[in-house]
Amino acid sequence: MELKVFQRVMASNDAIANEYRAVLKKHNITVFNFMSAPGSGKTSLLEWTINEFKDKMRIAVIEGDIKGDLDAQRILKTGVPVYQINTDGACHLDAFMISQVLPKIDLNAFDVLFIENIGNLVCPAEFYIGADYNVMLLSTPEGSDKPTKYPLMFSRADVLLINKIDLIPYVNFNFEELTNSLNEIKPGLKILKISCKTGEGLKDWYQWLSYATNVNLVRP
Ligand SMILES: Nc1nc2c(ncn2[C@@H]2O[C@H](COP(=O)(O)OP(=O)(O)O)[C@@H](O)[C@H]2O)c(=O)[nH]1
Ligand SMILES: [Mg+2]
Repeated sequence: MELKVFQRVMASNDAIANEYRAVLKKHNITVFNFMSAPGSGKTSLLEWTINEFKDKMRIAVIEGDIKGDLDAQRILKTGVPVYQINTDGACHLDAFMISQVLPKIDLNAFDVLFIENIGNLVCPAEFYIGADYNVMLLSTPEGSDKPTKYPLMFSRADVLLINKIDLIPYVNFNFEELTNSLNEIKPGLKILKISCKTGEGLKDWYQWLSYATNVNLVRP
């Protein structure tokens, strides 16, 4: 019984996501869904990325938070528009929530939509929100065992950013353990090492993002 209800919820979620995804495609908007545990660096990465790309492409951001708009306030300082979703307790964004926000966005005015999901390594992976790419962050203090413990989340990633590499001297982060487990969960997953404190490694991320957005084609 419970399984059937769950399947119905998911089917309706996916139908909503596919519907607005088709509209976003028509407008040539590429959508990125940023997922990680709380504090891994999603908002920090968005700040760096927006500052790098805001003159090359038109960016809008949806900020998902359980409560408040602290992250949205940070993003607003970069000068791009931000649309806040407060889930009021729910641990993930779903397609219905996104569909409620999209009518507020002029889809002719943007090339790229960044969505910061709720900080959580479990629920966001279960809900398809129509993104073109799932960008996952894992920060070094969280530990290299996380793919083994939360395989679904890592299996959904299109690129994995290992953030806070500046902290490696102080934490136990074992890249061999990480790559061994990812070889089982998602063979071939692109892994980039970055620091949103020092900026190390971000060039490789920008290159990946340029490729993913075809930014050179969008705005020469
Ligand atoms: N040392 C270090 N701190 C970082 C790095 N990236 C983010 N932080 C800090 O980690 C905390 C959480 O970052 P935030 O971007 O808010 O994470 P979010 O919850 O995933 O959006 C903040 O205090 C950031 O300044 C990093 O690469 N190195
Ligand atoms: Mg954040």
